[in-house]
Amino acid sequence: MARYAIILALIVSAAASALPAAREKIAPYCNPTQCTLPDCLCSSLEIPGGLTPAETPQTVLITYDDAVNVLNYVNYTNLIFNRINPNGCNIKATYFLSHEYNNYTLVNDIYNRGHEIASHSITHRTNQDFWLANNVDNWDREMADMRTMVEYYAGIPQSAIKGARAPFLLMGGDAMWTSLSNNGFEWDCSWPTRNYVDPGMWPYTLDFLSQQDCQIGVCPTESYPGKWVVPMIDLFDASGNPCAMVDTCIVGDTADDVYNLLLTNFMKHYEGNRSPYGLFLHAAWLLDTNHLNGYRRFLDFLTTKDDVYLVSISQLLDWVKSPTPLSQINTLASWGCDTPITPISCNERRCAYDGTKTPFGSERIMSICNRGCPFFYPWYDNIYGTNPPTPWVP
Ligand SMILES: *[C@@H]1O[C@H](CO)[C@@H](O)[C@H](O)[C@H]1NC(C)=O
Ligand SMILES: CC(=O)N[C@H]1CO[C@H](CO)[C@@H](O)[C@@H]1O
Ligand SMILES: [Zn+2]
Repeated sequence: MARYAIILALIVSAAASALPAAREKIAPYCNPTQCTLPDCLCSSLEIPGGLTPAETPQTVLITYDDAVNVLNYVNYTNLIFNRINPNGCNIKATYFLSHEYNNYTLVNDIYNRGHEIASHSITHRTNQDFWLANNVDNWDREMADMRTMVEYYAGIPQSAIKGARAPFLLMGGDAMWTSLSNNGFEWDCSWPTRNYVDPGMWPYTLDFLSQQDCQIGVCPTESYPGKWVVPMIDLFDASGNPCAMVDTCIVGDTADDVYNLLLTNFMKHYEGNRSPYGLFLHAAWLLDTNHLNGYRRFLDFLTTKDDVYLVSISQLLDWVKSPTPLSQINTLASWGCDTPITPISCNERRCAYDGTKTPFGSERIMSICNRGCPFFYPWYDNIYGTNPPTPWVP
């Protein structure tokens, strides 16, 4: 009888923890005296560490979303692989990867060059309900499993994959943050702000309730100690419309228009509170020659400034945790030239799948490192490609 009661209690508690209703703890408001660096920071418009703008390096975050493949890789190569920051070290970008058409051999190379790799889901499915479903397991299967795939197929250690971005910026509220937190992710960059642009909102942790405006998806209300939000500070296009990603801004027809859009928005940060400036886009946007030329000119402009640093998101957070004035920037180890990345060798293998071996009914080719080809095309809930595909409904 006693044994039965214990088993029953276990079943009841397991069921309770799976129910959304069991998670209704609203985090308290943030009190800066209880929330101190390096592990805690309230959402705020103040420069961390109380630095003045003149002492603060202006960081620029270059990020690229979705698959890396031979089509967009050449553009990355030309645009960012040979640029340096004012301290003489290579600039770094952050790549948010999804699986379909992703070339893991190229991802391996990008990692070896010191850029940051982050998770952007396996399927990038268009069904919004899936992302907003308040289901932790959905996020485990998409975000954490994508990280597992990058380790398995590109050789990149999971410990180096620290961040995430939700597809379509459809943040999944507490379900998403619970999943990211349970799986040891350290930060997310999916949360746009329109209200805290000038001055911009700095990155902060979710120990306490966020003051950030909630524009897309569902925003978290529970506490996730030590987990960082990197706000996506909206840009505004020439007609005053906000855009969280550069490629959703409406720009004119010329490279000048693109350059001016990027410059005007940058100046709000640079001449304001020096909050990080995000150049968030999909590489496909650069297939347009005017976009590419305007963007390149803007990068050229940035690299003439001795107080502007193009850093990966984890490098930015290293600075925020330990706010270092420009005059001492050489003491910030992770911004230095010899950040210890151990290159991972890649013995390329090309894996070809006809339509019967993919969930799409059409062919896919996948390049991977250092192992044999999975029998079926790897996909959601089948990341090692061991099971025959079931038809995919996006
Ligand atoms: C992936 O990239 C490698 C390295 O550039 C290239 O050799 C290979 O053909 C690419 N694979 C696919 C499927 O495009
Ligand atoms: C592979 C490659 O170079 N991709 C594109 C880079 O951007 C230019 C625009 O000038 C395109 O023409 C390329 O197709
Ligand atoms: Zn995407």
